[in-house]
Amino acid sequence: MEEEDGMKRSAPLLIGRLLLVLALTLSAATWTVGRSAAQETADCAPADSASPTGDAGMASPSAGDTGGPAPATPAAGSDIAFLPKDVVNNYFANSFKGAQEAAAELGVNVQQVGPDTPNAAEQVTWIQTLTQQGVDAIAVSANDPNALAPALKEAMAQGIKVVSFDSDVAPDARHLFINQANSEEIGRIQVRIMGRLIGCEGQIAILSAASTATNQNAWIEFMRDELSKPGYERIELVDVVYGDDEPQKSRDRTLELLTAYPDLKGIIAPTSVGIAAAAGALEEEGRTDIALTGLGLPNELRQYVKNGTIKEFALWNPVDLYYLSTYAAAALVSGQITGEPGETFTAGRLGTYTVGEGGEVLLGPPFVFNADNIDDFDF
Ligand code: RAM
Repeated sequence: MEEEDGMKRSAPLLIGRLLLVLALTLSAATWTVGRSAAQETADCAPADSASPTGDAGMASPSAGDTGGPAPATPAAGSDIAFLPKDVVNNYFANSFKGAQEAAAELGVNVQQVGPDTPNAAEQVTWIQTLTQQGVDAIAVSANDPNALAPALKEAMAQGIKVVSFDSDVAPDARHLFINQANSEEIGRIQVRIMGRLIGCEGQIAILSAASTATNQNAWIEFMRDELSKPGYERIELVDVVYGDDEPQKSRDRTLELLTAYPDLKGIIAPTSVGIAAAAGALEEEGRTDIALTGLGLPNELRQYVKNGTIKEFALWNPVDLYYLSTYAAAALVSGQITGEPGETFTAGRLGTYTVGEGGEVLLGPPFVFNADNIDDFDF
């Protein structure tokens, strides 16, 4: 039964969307959705001082505009290449299916290529290769905003449309940036969770990915700003270390933090690779006294949430990020949009999006995962 199959297939997506719509509607309560009673402690800073303010003019999915399959577009038959930070990281490898889903609806071709470890120089080589191949669009998550810029500008000069997603490049080296969520919200939410977990007191450290990664650095900046607000006076950020989105390095950095800071109370890892590696290290060391949060994949962190190593963490839907990026790239290729603020395009089941300031398109708000809801998600 075609309809029944369709229903089954889309059920998890529908649940995810419903939760996201709920989070959008109850913006003040966004960070508390699904928090269990055991973790119910107050936020360190008053809600309004911690609320994101920077999303005016940003796009959000418009409810009720998610009709059936998209009609054939002028972009049909075109080639869109995804170039993530690396192709091994599950955040990218497993989420590419969102691009394939959109490609099937649009009649375009998608491929995903890239380095095995996050490496800006190798990304430059890939950009040059894709430019030579004459693809119609490149969607890139940057290991470094500036190192990639000359090669991307050359691609643009050859008529290739460039979309950054997940981790931006220099703004003049792309047409659009598909941001998973407002960078400010992503940064602040992690500090707010950590504050709750450690009772607004104690030493914390950040375990990041590459020191040059645009997204990591933007989030860390907002984390520092959040920590400077009244309410966080007794939390001390003692270190920021870099595991380069490599499991072993991230594990090593975690163990080093434990040695260097005997009084450490918490670690924020805004990287799916880092938080999983840190969780493994804390579990093995039996360090139940250290609170761990950050950004991670429900499928990679489920075991740690179930055994209490992680109480709460945040993310968005990375499959949807690929889906939206594919629609955005196709809209650029067909000439429907050029990347100017105010332009709109439709992204299949996600609805209509508007290009915001700086050519930024926003997928939606981040979401908080915990023991109560983690089984509702499969990415
Ligand atoms: C890692 C990467 C990616 C980031 C996620 C949260 O997979 O650093 O860029 O968005 O974590």
